[in-house]
Amino acid sequence: MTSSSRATTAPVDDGDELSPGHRLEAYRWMVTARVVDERCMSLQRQGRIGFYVPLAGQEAAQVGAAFALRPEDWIFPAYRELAVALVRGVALSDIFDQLVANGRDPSKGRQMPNHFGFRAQNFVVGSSPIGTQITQAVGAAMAAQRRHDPIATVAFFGDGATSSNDFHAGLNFAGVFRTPTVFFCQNNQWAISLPRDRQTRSPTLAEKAEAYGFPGVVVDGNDLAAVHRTVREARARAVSGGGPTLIEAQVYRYGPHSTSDDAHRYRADAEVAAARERDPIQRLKSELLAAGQLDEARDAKLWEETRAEVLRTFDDCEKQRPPAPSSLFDDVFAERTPRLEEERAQFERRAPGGGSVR
Ligand SMILES: Cc1ncc(C[n+]2csc(CCOP(=O)(O)OP(=O)(O)O)c2C)c(N)n1
Repeated sequence: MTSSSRATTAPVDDGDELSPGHRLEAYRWMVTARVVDERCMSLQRQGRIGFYVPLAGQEAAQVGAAFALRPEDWIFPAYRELAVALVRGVALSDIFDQLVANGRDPSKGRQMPNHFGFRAQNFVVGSSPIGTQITQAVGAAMAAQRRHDPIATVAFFGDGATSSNDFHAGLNFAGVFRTPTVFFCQNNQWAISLPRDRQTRSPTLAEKAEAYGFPGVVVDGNDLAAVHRTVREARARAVSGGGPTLIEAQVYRYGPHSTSDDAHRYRADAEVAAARERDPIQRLKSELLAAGQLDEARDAKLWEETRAEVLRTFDDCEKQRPPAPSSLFDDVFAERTPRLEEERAQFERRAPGGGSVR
């Protein structure tokens, strides 16, 4: 299976539960995300990409949530939501083009690696300033309300973001105006080096919703079906005028915060090993094996084919030329102003062909 042969919009499951076919499809996406993750960590160590934010351990939370949404919904991610993007129909090559900032990168090399956005999939560019996407998701939901547009906006964020001003401002507005927003907190237990128990005295993060007058739900983020059901219900409430929901999906981040972090400096290997015992991919695999939907041979083949596809796709993206330096005059405004045209012409005279960085 190649990335281009996959659905280009999020799969929509119209039943109450994930169908067996969708469960298997979800498993494929989770495997793909894990393989991309392993590969990108290694590529960064080899100096072939500059920066990466791993998501291993959070695959069921992301894939389960994405399967519960519709293509017309809007995603406001933090920076760890690669699996959500894949399920929405973003091709692997689109992700890698951005990571290497080649000429096909829609952000033309102007964004930090791993900060991608995809217009066709209603996937807004990732937000590194913690929590800012939360108020944006609420604002977009208010716009949808005014237009009578039956969509939900979904803000993805971590446990650390619940301490940000934007979290509280966003949830308050959402509560007052009953916006069609799903707040999806992936509590991965760490905000870089700050553990969950230093973040808040509240027993759960979900209960913070109560102060803003709407429901907060805790869900096991390693349980694909439970996440899917919870997000599905929250989305249904949102689009039917019932207002927002805060979901706390409890997961664990296996890797470092990012490739710039060394998690060994602040947490014990034993803690990570214990979390890996609850691995969401292994859990779903066991369920699929028990249901006769998968066997060990097919599973081994899936991993092998996925690794080959990821390698092949990255190698192709890496070979592409970088964006033309003269492209920096594009997108300043919708159209180039006379002044920009003049500057571009000057640049062309000095560096014919738009300059070459190779
Ligand atoms: C406003 C702001 N403050 C601090 C930072 C530095 N920072 C980057 S990521 C991060 C931790 C965020 O943790 P969490 O919200 O739990 O998400 P996770 O990275 O665990 O997915 C911090 C403090 C930032 N990017 N923005």
